[in-house]
Amino acid sequence: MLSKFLKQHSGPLTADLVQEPGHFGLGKIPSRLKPHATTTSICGYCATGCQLKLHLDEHGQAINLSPQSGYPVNLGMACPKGWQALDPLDAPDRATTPLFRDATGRHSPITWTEALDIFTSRLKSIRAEHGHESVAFLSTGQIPFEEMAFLGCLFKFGMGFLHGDANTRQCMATAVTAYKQSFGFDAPPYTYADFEESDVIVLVGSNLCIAHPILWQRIMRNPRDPKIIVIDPRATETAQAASQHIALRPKGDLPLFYALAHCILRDGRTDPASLARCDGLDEFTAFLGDYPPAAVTDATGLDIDAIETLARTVSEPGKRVSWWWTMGVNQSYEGVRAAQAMINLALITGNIGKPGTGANSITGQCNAMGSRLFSNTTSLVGGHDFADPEHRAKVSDGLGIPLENITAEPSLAYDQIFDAVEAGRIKALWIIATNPFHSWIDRARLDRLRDKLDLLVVQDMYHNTESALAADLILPAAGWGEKEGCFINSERRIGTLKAVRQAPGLALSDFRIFRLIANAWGCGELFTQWTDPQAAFKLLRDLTANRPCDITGIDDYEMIDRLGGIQWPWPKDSSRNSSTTSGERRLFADGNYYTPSGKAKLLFSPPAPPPEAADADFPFTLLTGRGTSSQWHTQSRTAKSDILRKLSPAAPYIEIHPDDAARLGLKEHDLARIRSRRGEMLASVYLAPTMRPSQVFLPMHYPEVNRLTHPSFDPHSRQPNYKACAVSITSAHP
Ligand SMILES: Nc1nc2c(c(=O)[nH]1)N[C@H]1C(S)=C(S)[C@@H](COP(=O)(O)OP(=O)(O)OC[C@H]3O[C@@H](n4cnc5c(=O)[nH]c(N)nc54)[C@H](O)[C@@H]3O)O[C@H]1N2
Ligand SMILES: Nc1nc2c(c(=O)[nH]1)N[C@H]1C(S)=C(S)[C@@H](COP(=O)(O)OP(=O)(O)OC[C@H]3O[C@@H](n4cnc5c(=O)[nH]c(N)nc54)[C@H](O)[C@@H]3O)O[C@H]1N2
Ligand code: SF4
Ligand SMILES: [Mo]
Repeated sequence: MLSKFLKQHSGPLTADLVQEPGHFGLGKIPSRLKPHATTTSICGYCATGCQLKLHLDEHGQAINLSPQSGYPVNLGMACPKGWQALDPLDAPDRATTPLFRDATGRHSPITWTEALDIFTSRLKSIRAEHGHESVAFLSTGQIPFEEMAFLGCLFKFGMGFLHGDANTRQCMATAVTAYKQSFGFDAPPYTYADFEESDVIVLVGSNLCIAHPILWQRIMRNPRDPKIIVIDPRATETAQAASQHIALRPKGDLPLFYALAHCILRDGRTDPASLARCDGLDEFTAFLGDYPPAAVTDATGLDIDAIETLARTVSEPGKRVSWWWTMGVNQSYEGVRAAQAMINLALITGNIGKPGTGANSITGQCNAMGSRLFSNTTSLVGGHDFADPEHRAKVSDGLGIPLENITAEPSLAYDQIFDAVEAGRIKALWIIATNPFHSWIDRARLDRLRDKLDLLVVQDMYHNTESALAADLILPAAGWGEKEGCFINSERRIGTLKAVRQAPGLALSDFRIFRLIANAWGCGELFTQWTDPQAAFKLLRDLTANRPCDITGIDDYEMIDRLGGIQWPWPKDSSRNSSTTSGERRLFADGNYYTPSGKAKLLFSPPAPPPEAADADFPFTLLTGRGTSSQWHTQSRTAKSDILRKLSPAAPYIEIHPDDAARLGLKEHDLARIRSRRGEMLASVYLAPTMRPSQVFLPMHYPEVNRLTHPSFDPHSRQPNYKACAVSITSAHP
């Protein structure tokens, strides 16, 4: 069957591929794995980074899995997505051959040779006519970082284009910018053990029970009887399980944190040693003069007592306080300052660099942290800076790429790439492992922009995602389980993936696709060292020398597995390296930050009004986010599992307070029409006393939701403000 398929579809390049070492597509069985054995892999969904144990048949193919008991992250646990991680690989709608839109507008199968020819000839002619800024890539936090780095280096240093960004912009850009500005490097300081060692755990805009269930389990293991405070407009599953829910007004975070800092400084509940390691205290103290609790009651929806009490709780002398945030903070028009306001609170109270403390961003996708260091999008590969000539020279040396290929010019951010498409300056997009035709804010704009593109290439596991359906050219990709490489989880732990399944049909790992493209483009000689993921890993490892993310002490994948994953930094011959998995490490224990002065910066600016507030025409504030632990984003993977499908509603639903529903004449399961200034959708009514009146919630997993969202962005991080816009609601029944 496979050989017949190969005969029909393969060109000379395919034969060449089959002979490449380490390639597991096209009928090759992973040679390093013994039949009937087990192996391990980090889960390919969320950034918790659980390790799964894969059970193999006599051909070395995974037939089942279970969570790995000894792994220091998940300690034998997994959520439903992890347990069902093999299901999406067997789906009938896997992309199994390159597809090209023919003259009739239909996607027809073509060979890899044809696909590469179309890819290179079309993009080269666009480049010749419109220059090196006329093509951009949009990629992901969900492939191994060896692949991300290959893409970023190939596209920018080999093919000579400038603009590329990733869906991590939708997700982590705010945390990245906040950390870079405050600490001098994108360095989440914590280790998961901090969940178990904290006395006060403050979760801000973070619904762990749904989005990171295993991290919630880690909190449940805390023996110190911690106070768990959830700050979220909704009484989420996590808020209900916590000791205290603070139902603040959407986007009330920034004024609330300033009021807390005001009280703490006013009452002298600060940590002198930590304050001495901060720059900007005088300016911050003066600024906070305008933020006594009384000044923020409107913006936060909280009374003065509640704010004063919270201020005392998070500054209790001798108590270990940890701050944790996710998308309720990052996805805001002022997310960077809100994240930094939490960083400031941790700094002034001395809650950093010690067990059970920290200002801790919980990451979203399995390899968002890998993307932050290696994707060559916002930072130069290996945790470097494009603008720094020494960094460019170091990367040029390390990768054997001519210095003149490594430009200092920054890339446009995601939203700016779409602006450039609109303006006719970007003519082609290459989308890899992300589905923006569903997930991008105000996504109807993408449908309109589609016609402005001369070429849209989508590289995905499936041929029928919203983005693939819009594409001219579809490149079929192998997925998690079908390839090797590394992910980095939220606590900076590097872990490995294994190829335990044969990719279907002609699907190839992204790594192989990038190799083929490098050769077809004519820049293959720049990437001769990138023979397979482990070779790329070693190149990238060496690039990190003397950076905060230095991992030069890691020998190879085998060492990562042997040590139960390795948290960065892990420099050569360092006394901080540990040969045991219990050697959990947090950053900043010595009070030294990565800024030029060695001190952390207290950064702040006055809160701004929301870009789109509810009004008479659109009287509800729409919140969006994760719906259930069994649904992943645009559901191209999770909807393939019979079991996961049974654990979540198939059709969109809207959570609305019963009083609001009654006023609108809506009953449970009625169909409601939700309108914003951008578009409208239908959703079934779900009566939720967990919502505050005049606020509603839609899970992001349904493609219609981003027809409503408002395209506003944080000015520092350019992260979309997904979490709040104004909508109206009416009954959809005549
Ligand atoms: N099951 C599942 N798990 C996932 C994912 C998934 O798709 N499905 N995706 C992964 C990814 S990539 C990410 S980024 C994470 C996201 O993980 P989370 O950020 O925890 O999830 P969200 O539901 O997007 O948002 C969290 C909360 O922010 C609240 N919120 C909204 N506005 C505000 C506000 O102004 N202030 C505050 N304080 N809170 C607000 C929302 O009510 C929501 O409960 O989850 C990861 N895990
Ligand atoms: N309204 C609203 N919108 C949101 C959010 C929100 O809270 N509210 N959250 C935002 C956030 S935080 C995120 S992270 C984004 C996520 O948004 P997306 O990244 O668009 O969502 P996914 O469904 O994860 O898309 C990943 C795609 O990659 C494909 N894929 C998986 N593995 C591989 C692989 O190995 N190789 C290749 N080539 N393809 C692969 C999958 O089939 C899938 O189509 O959504 C954002 N959108
Ligand atoms: S919690 Fe995250 S990493 Fe762990 S099994 Fe679930 S999706 Fe996978
Ligand atoms: Mo995300």
